[in-house]
Amino acid sequence: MQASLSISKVLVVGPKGSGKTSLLCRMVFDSTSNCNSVPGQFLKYSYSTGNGETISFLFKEVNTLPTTEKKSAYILTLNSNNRGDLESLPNILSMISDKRVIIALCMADLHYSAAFWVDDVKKVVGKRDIRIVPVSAKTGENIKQFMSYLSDLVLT
Ligand SMILES: Nc1nc2c(ncn2[C@@H]2O[C@H](COP(=O)(O)OP(=O)(O)OP(=O)(O)O)[C@@H](O)[C@H]2O)c(=O)[nH]1
Ligand SMILES: [Mg+2]
Repeated sequence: MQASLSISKVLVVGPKGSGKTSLLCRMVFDSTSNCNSVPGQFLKYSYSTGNGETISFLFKEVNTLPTTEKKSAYILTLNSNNRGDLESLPNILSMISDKRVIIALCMADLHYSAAFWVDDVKKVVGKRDIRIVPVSAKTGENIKQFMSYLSDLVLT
């Protein structure tokens, strides 16, 4: 069997406190326990897709937009418990103007107190083809699914 290797740099963007570092920790270390000491600036992670491919992700948290940095895709995090994050979405989308974006709807473990949910994000996203995935960095909920969607995104 032939193995293929690809390296994808993925920028993690989103409002302050929306869960960028925590999501990175969960994806890379499957834990958030030492998250405070992780700057989220450059994390390498190899992910095996179901069909024999390995993707090496270089994740970088970016706190100022727009950015001219090279990237394969963006992860955009939104804190589902903060209404302001939904309000800032149009502005963020205009600053990233990139087709390869996946939205992580963070703090899914706090769904019961959410200020907005997937359908509200869909309304703002409109016709753009952007996947919206509820995730919890705290419990790990939906993280595997999220990684799978992310690999689809960078491989297409
Ligand atoms: N309950 C819960 N809390 C979370 C989750 N993810 C992050 N948090 C908390 O939300 C706060 C912000 O998370 P960070 O990961 O630091 O967010 P950030 O986007 O990196 O923040 P900045 O770098 O300051 O912009 C922290 O107190 C986290 O512990 C989650 O899935 N569930
Ligand atoms: Mg951070």
